[in-house]
Amino acid sequence: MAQFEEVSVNSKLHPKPEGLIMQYGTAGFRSNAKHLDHIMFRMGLLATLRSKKTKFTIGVMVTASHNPEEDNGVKLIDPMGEMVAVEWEIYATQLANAEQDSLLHELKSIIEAEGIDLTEPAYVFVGRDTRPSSASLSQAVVDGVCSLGGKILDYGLVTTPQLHYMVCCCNTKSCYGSATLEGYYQKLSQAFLQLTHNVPNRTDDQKRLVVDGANGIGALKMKELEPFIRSELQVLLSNDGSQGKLNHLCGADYVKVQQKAPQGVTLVEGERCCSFDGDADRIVYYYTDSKGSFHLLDGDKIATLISTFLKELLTQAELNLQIAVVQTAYANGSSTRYLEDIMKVVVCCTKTGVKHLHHAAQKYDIGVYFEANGHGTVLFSKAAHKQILELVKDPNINDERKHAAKLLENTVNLINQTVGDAISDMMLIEAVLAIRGMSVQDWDSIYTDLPNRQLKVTVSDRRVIDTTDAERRAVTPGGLQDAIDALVKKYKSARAFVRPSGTEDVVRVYAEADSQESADCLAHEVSLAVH
Ligand code: 16G
Ligand code: ZN
Repeated sequence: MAQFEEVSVNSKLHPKPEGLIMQYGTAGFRSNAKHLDHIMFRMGLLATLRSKKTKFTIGVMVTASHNPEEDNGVKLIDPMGEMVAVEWEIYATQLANAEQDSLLHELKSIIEAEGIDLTEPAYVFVGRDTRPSSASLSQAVVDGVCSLGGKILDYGLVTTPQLHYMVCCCNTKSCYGSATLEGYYQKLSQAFLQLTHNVPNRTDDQKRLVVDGANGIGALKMKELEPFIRSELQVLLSNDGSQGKLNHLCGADYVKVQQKAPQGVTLVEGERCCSFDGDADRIVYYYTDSKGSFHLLDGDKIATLISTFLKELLTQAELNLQIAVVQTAYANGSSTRYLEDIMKVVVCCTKTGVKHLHHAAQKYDIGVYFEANGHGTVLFSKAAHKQILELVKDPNINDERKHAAKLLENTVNLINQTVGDAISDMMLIEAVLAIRGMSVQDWDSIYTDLPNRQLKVTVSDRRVIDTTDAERRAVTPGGLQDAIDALVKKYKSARAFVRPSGTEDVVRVYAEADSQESADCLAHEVSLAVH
């Protein structure tokens, strides 16, 4: 077939280095950018097949998120804006690792296994972050799509969540919004302004927020959003990409791991600051107190703030909808305890990785999910959304219920439900703080984090560690969990677990306890037990 000839000819322009093996992991493919040209071409091919199979538009995002600037990566986006189905992750790995002369064979075997009709049309959206390598790598994706006769819409520079949003808008025939950047800014900013503009007595201080753009795409997009929300939020943008290097000494990952302010941000007592990561799908907040101590408000604090706000609105609106918070093993024990015991919301724990949290959150009327690292969003079921919209229109309800219903409606519109979105999460957090009249310190004092420590351990083969119970218990090697249990017993309010990383060749160790010294000791002892 002519199509295969084109694939064959064009694939030689994107040759695979012999013997190079890569895996589509929790964050797609990720490595030094110089190893990725053939991967991008092949992901263009795979996205085209996925589009023919699903009869929907598929997204391909070129980014390596918080990795250093010289790295890059690629992720596929499924029709409703979610991560690509797990079975197709396996195809992605197979296709990526086929040597040059067996590429066609591998491609045909996927077509056969999935019963794909090659005469179906295919549509692929492509987006990229600001890395120097991203433009040529996204061109390789385009070449792959065109080789199989697919149609491309190249969005150029967008954040990861913006591309997820575009894919969802397109496939829901604009029910979710219009698939343009203008449409994205309009929808989110209108909801934000509706939520905030009637809030009384907001001072200029409360309307001001320092944003660390990680010298990446998030900074660029904040500049585009800023005119839309200027009347209600004054954004002081630092690490805007004009001088510093992407993710270098800045960004959400740096702040979370180092527990300190990024370069370029001078903390003023009590002033709210937030950091995005390199593709703007993660956000953390922080501030410094009167003693100069640094306080981090991570994904757990964000989930607590948002779920508390939603629960209050549901009560005021007299809507009987179940709200749940989805966390991972990394969630601070204090946050889980607060949510379960004080807030009385359902808390569910899943394996690390956005797709697991997203999937679990879909089971509830309202599913709030956040990883401690700042990636998360809120999902509203179709039925929940419908009930909220009906209540807004109901002429027979009192003003309090109507007000709460209206706030809920705008909250739904402000949230990017396809995936965690730093820009959308930021506006939601700002709106919640404004509506509830809370300072960043008030928010921080909802509960106090248990001191914790994370360590990495290098072992000869991390796959010997197998876990269960959402990665909180080790099944193999034999004896490891017993050893961890015995160590944990020595400390107060303690908890520890180990899990093989999905993105690095290391085993991760997490420990928390009633004091920093205890958490440090426990983490150290557990890491020795891993060896
Ligand atoms: C990936 C995941 C992130 C997770 C991290 C864990 C997505 C989009 N990203 O970056 O959610 O926290 O992996 O990494 O799912 P680890 O397995 O190395 O600890
Ligand atoms: Zn990211």
